[in-house]
Amino acid sequence: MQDFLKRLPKAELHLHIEGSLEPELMFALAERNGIELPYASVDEVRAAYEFEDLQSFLNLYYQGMAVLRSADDFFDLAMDYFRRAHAEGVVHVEISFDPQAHLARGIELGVQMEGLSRARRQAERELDMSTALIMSFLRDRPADEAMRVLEQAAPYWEMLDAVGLDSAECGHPPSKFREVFARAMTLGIPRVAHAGEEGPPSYIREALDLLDVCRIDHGVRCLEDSALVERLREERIPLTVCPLSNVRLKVVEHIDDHPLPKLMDAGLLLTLNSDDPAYFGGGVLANYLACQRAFGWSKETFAILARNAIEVAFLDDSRRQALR
Ligand code: ES4
Ligand code: ZN
Repeated sequence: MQDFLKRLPKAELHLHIEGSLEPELMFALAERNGIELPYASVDEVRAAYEFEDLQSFLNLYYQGMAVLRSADDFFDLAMDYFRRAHAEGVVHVEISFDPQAHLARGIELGVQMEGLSRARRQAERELDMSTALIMSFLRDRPADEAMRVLEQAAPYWEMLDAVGLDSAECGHPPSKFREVFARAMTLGIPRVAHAGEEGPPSYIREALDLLDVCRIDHGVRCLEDSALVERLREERIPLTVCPLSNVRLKVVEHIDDHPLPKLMDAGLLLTLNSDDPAYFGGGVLANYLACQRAFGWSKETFAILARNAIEVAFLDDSRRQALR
């Protein structure tokens, strides 16, 4: 089964590239850039990854990414991840990045884009992977800042497969970003949003109704609203679920209590993803394996989950056909 899950051609649709920064690379980049880390060793970094909730994780996530300064740093970050994903049988990846988190540290958008784009080209060429890029807005920062970043990204609009919405969810409803997402829609840029991870089901509704998103990231709290579940099923709205993330951020107590089986019984269109693999105990394959252990799903079930991701990915028709 392990071998089957590894060989199964998988797509990853929910991955924060800054959350793929392994402690080893964090140290290497800190050294390269003359940055002092608040840790003595790689083991000490890993030991610090005990989270109480989303915010306690985000604090370390923003701290960790401070080692990213040059285009080469962004290249190394993404290439490191692409290689690991490739080794796990991932054939298509959609990477999200948080431009505002880097702009706030004085790292220009052009630097971020150059490094990430170069890594994407290399992965496509050398690893025969396809990739997509999602520019995410930080929902705990003002909407007008997100709007400025969207306009600032004009030279790169063509390279964006979607815009997204992430960071601290509670208290920052999708409605706060309706103008930003309306502008993205005018520009012809597809939209996704985190909703229903820590936030209530009403945030999922808002993301659909006000932001016109084509996918919901996480969405696990939809189960608290049966009419919403029915709508997600009817409209075939994909959820990018991240089981290990939900355990590590205490969205659920234990993997055995994860709502995935209920979501599946409800007939929802589900995909399995890693979110922040360096922080949450593994990549896509680790998430598939954790579900296998917890729920004992069949090969057919995993094949459907993998197929779902390929069907709803930002892919051109010929590549999608090749991956089917
Ligand atoms: C995130 Cl798990 C999660 N939720 C919301 N925003 C994020 N950014 C990076 N990881
Ligand atoms: Zn996420």
